Amino acid sequence: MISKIIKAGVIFVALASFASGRFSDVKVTFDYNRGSTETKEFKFKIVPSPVKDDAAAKAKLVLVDGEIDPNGADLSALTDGLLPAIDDEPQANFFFNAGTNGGRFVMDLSNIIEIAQINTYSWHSDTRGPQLFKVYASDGTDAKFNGGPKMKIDPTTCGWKFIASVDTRPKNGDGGGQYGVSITDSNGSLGKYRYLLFDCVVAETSDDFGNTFYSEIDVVAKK
Ligand SMILES: [Ca+2]
Repeated sequence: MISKIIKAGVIFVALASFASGRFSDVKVTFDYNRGSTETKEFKFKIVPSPVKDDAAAKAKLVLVDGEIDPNGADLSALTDGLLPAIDDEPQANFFFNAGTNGGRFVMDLSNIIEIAQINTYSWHSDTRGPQLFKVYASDGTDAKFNGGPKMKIDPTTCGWKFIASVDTRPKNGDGGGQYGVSITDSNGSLGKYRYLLFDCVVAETSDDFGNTFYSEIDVVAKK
């Protein structure tokens, strides 16, 4: 059973940095539901459940690279506050096209805000459950800022800061289940940003259907 192998994990991903003179450590926490805990409420042991009125609720989402799967929802599914009711509901999830390696999209929060958490949620009955992506952030003020860097461009060369790398793939099994990921920082703030860039990679390539079913992304502003 996969549920015996991974229940929750904390992965320290970023090198220590000294943002504003304070020790800072980005932390990726993930939770996993399988079986009776896989419900439309997305309740997890550690990771908060999705909320409707987060800072991403009115964000503008733009596809930067890759193809959207026409069998699924468009990018707006990521911030509509709605969740799939079952473990295979294409219309309630965003996913990159079958047979492709993933892609990139940008979330524009409209203003620079101080971000406390970036939370991502996915759900699928088998290999499209696990999440595999990197997230970058920018305030958009760098003279070299490129608001839509294609996959061949390293975002850190054009005004983006690397925030975290997320990989919830299990060592064994097909990975089916419900995933909640929370990206936070030990000092309570990931930084002040307007734009988030999600660089999503196909999580499995043994067939054409390995792009993650992303159900929702929440951005929680620091209070
Ligand atoms: Ca949604």
